[in-house]
Amino acid sequence: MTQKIALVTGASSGIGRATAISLAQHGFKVIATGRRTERLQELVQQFGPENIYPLEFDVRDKEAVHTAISSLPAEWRTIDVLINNAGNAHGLASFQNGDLNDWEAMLDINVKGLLYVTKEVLPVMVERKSGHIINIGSIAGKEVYANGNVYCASKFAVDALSKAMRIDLVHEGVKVSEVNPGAVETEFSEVRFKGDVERAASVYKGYEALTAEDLADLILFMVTRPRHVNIAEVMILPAAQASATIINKQ
Ligand code: NDP
Ligand code: 8X3
Repeated sequence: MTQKIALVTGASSGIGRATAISLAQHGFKVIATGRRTERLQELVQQFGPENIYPLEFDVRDKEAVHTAISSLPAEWRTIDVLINNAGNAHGLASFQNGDLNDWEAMLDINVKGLLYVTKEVLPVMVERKSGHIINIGSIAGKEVYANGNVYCASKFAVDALSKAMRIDLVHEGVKVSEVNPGAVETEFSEVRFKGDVERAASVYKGYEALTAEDLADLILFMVTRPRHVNIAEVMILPAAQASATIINKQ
């Protein structure tokens, strides 16, 4: 059987990295993307160049996205699965104290980046009347919390786009799903708090947060369902979490 090809954005860290690993372990060929090439190269070393194709680009740069995806060799072009995962929060500040650069980064990466990558990958799916796109949203795309403002808005946009893509692409044989995680212990909070490792660690203290591998398990399950099944939307939370801000910390 021909191996399926998956493109995972943000495969250099956290959920994207764990997903790329899990897919490679389960027989997918994986195009692993991100800005930190040395981390993508580690995946190549682990699984071999026949199973991992590293592709470096910044999702904010639409020309770079276009050039990178157009550069794929013929044997890597027929992408079956796209995991739109690259994204982050920048800062956690009230609206009145928010930083415009942070706001722009979140909208450019989490929303526009997802659009740029999808636009490049989609033609081959539409042409083949087959494909599966999974967008990584967030519980923050379902409820707004204090100081979450623009990050929440970016994830509400991912929620709306996932629904919109599903409606339009149902006529093209392309499945669209959305995964909305609660707290997952990754580099997410280190980025949000601009390298303040202690503050980042405190987000996950006093309860058992999800791991990136928990998300990878879910995503693997979703992409290995039969062709007629689409798990359209999933919220996945740590057992100790009930909402964006209600966490049973001991
Ligand atoms: P990490 O910080 O561990 O990983 C983020 C990934 O996104 C990295 O691989 C990074 O790669 C990539 N990325 C960030 N900016 C860019 C960019 N400009 N261009 C290309 N790639 C970029 O965080 P997570 O794994 O936790 O986050 C993954 C997704 O999950 C995000 O969309 C996040 O919003 C979402 N999420 C996370 C939750 C959590 O609690 N951790 C909860 C809910 C949703 P590189 O820096 O090498 O470019
Ligand atoms: C990441 C989870 O609650 O920090 O999307 O917004 S949260």
